[in-house]
This record gives sequence, structure tokens and C-alpha cells, in this order.
Amino acid sequence: MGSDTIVAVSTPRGVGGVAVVRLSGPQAREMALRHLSVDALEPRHSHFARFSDGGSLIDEVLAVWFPAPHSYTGEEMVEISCHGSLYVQQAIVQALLDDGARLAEPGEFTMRAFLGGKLNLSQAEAVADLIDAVTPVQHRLAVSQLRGGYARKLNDLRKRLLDLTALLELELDFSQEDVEFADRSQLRQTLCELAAEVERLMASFSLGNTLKRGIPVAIVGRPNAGKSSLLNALLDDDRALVSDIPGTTRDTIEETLTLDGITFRFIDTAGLRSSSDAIEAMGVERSRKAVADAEVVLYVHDATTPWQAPDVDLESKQVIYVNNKSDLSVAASVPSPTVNLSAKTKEGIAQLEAMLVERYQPRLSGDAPLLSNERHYGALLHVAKALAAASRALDEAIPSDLVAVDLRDALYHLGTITGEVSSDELLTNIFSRFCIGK
Ligand SMILES: Nc1nc2c(ncn2[C@@H]2O[C@H](COP(=O)(O)OP(=O)(O)OP(=O)(O)O)[C@@H](O)[C@H]2O)c(=O)[nH]1
Ligand SMILES: [Mg+2]
Repeated sequence: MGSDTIVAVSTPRGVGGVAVVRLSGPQAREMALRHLSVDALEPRHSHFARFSDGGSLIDEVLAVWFPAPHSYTGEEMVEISCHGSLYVQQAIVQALLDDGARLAEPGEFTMRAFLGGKLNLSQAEAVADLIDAVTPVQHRLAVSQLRGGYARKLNDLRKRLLDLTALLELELDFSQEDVEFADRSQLRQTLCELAAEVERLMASFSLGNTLKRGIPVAIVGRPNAGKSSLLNALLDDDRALVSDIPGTTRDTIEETLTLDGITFRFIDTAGLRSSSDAIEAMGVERSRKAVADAEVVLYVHDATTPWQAPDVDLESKQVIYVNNKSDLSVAASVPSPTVNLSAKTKEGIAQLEAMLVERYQPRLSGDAPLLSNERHYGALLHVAKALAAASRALDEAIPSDLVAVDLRDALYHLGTITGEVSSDELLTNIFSRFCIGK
């Protein structure tokens, strides 16, 4: 818990109808009362009052006192809603700084909430994700993590493992007597459950992470197939240059689009052909890389020309074959799944969008929490390794002190997810992602 009292404007920088100044720490109430035209503050009541400094009125405000521990940070807190003028916001903050408050660091309110036991680390990170969320899917991932999500389950399993490890370590003190305090079958059972949960979460990461950042969809094909026209049609915007000269697009162009709440990142690429032009050849290299990095590939074919096998490795990719220029002709024998469309008239675009959404919608509707946090994924990799080593050691009847080392390793990395184990460096890293005032 902070020993000093911190202050910051929690609403975005700029002019708004209303701005909120937050004050947290032992002196919060006294400092606020010094400036407010009320004698006392009732807990969690909104008080209409004048805020003045050195006798001069700054603004009429609404002030709410949250006594510790019933506040966001768990500390004494006061929230002052003032008019959104930059001058007023500044003057209120300055008055409180003059009283001895300190300007809050980025994320410091949330960090105090974590240190005060109001949130675990995974929930604090979810607050940052929630603030950043702009699509329904990002919002859902953040809310599920904020409500506890997988952290709660991992924590329960961690506690069980912790007890068993402690018993195992106790045996070491009685090593002459050959006793077994830790029930081996129970230990195996816990390891098994934990390993299964860790594996499930790790498997969900790729989906969780792509959903959070947007699903990469590469638009590739031969020159002049209509790739840039397709990007423009999807975006409903003249984003990319289009011309009848093959080789128009050289660099990749990326734009995001949210369809039915799911964010896709469409990447228009240079047409695939071997070229003596050095710049175009570099562009084609980028096209191949875009395919390699993509989740979904839209392979665009010009329907007025005969089908030719793609000159790029599409194996292990989800491909949708787009038979473009359907306003001119519809060629046969394009591999499926196919969608016939015209980037020019936009006929068939809706069908393509529906095909994309259908691929992800069902996987989203499940209740199982998805892992979308890279830091957690990194920690789980360590946990999985340590659990595997511990199981092996148990099977091979390796001395319990060595098993205990692996278990401690797993416990440590599990603890970093929810914050039972944390370092200053880790906390600084996480909370510096926040803005000031959060
Ligand atoms: N009639 C018709 N013409 C189209 C359609 N889509 C694209 N075109 C035309 O085909 C030509 C090539 O279109 P682009 O979108 O530049 O093709 P691209 O695949 O991006 O080409 P590169 O960037 O050179 O690889 C342009 O003249 C477009 O107007 C379509 O659906 N119907
Ligand atoms: Mg192009």
C-alpha cells in the first residue's frame, strides 16, 4: 500500500463535458475536504460542492469519498467530477499537489489495487485490455479475464500442488525414517489435472491471441487478378491503387475490418510472378511471407483466364479461392471452397464475408476461457515443462528432493500469472502499459 497520496486526472486528456480527478492514499479525504465547501463527506455519497483554492473558487464539483478498503485501490479514495475545462482540471490537480499529493504514475491506481489485494495480476492486466478493447471480441476476452477466468482455476490447482509439495518436502526432514507424507496417487492426480488445464489453455492461445489482435488474412494471387480491387471492395474504400498494368501493387498493404464483432486484418500483396524488376521481386518475397504469417488466405483468381496452380505454398493454410471478375465470366474448375464474386460490382462480397465470419463465430461461442495474454503463455510454457519433468521423476522413482525442485519451478511460474510471485521489474513492465489516471 502506498504511504503517500497520489492524484491524477482519470478522464482522457482534452476538453470534455466532465472530467474526473482521482485521489488515493491515506490523506485523500483530508486533502479534498480542505478545498470543498462541505464540512464532512459521507461514505460513497455524491456531494455537490464548491472546490476552491486559497479562497478563490475554481469550480462547482461532485465529490465522492470511498473509505478504505471499499475503493478501487483499497485505500482512502476521493473522486472529484469537475467541468471538463483543461484549466479547471489542472487547477484542481495543482491545488492537491500543493497540499502534498504526488502525481500518479501510469497504472499506479491499478498497481495499488493489486498490491492491496483488490485484484490479482491477471485481473489487473485485464483492466488494461478492457480499456484498450474496441471490438466486442476484445471486450469479451478482457471481461472474462477480469472476472477471474482461468486464473481462478489455475490458482486452485496451484494451492493443491503447493500443499502436496510442502508435504513432499517435509519427508526430506525425515529421510532416515522412510515415511511418505505426500500421497503419491493424489500428487499424480493433481499433476495430471494441472497439466491438462495448462495444455488446454496453451492450445487456446493461438485463437485468443489472433482474436485479440485481428485475424491475419492474406490476399494473394497472380498479377491483375484483382487483389487490390478486392481489398477496396471489402473496405468499401479506395485504399489501394488499382490498374490494368500487372505488377501495380509492390509493397503489402494492411487494413483492419471488423465483421460481426470479429476483427480481420486484410493484407493486400504484390501479384505472384517471377520478375526481373528488383523492387517487384522484393514485393513478391513479402507476399510469400504474408502467406506464411496468415491464418486465412484469400487466393484470388481472374475468372476470365484459365485456372493455374498457385505459385505459393498454401499447405496447412485455410484457403478460400476467390473467383474474381464474375461480372465478365465464370470459369470452371477452381478448387473449393470457392466464392464467385466481382470486386467491381461487389456481387458476392457479402458471401465471402459470411464465409470468413462462419469460420470463427462457432469457436467464440464456447464458454471455456481463451488465453490471449502473451506473458501468461510464456509462463505456461515453463509450467508445462516443469510438470512434465516432475511426472517423469515420479515415474522413475527419482528421490523426492529432485521431484520437489520441479514442483517448485512449476509453482513459481504459475504464481507469476496471478501475481503470488512478482518482482518490481515485472510490475513496472505491466503497469507502465497503462495510462496515467488508471
Ligand atoms: N470487370 C472487372 N474488372 C476487375 C474486377 N476486379 C478487378 N478488375 C480490374 O482488373 C485490373 C487489375 O485489378 P487490381 O485490383 O489492380 O489487380 P491486382 O491483383 O491487385 O494486381 P497487381 O497489384 O498488379 O498484382 C484493374 O483494371 C481492375 O479494374 C472485377 O471484379 N471485374
Ligand atoms: Mg494490386
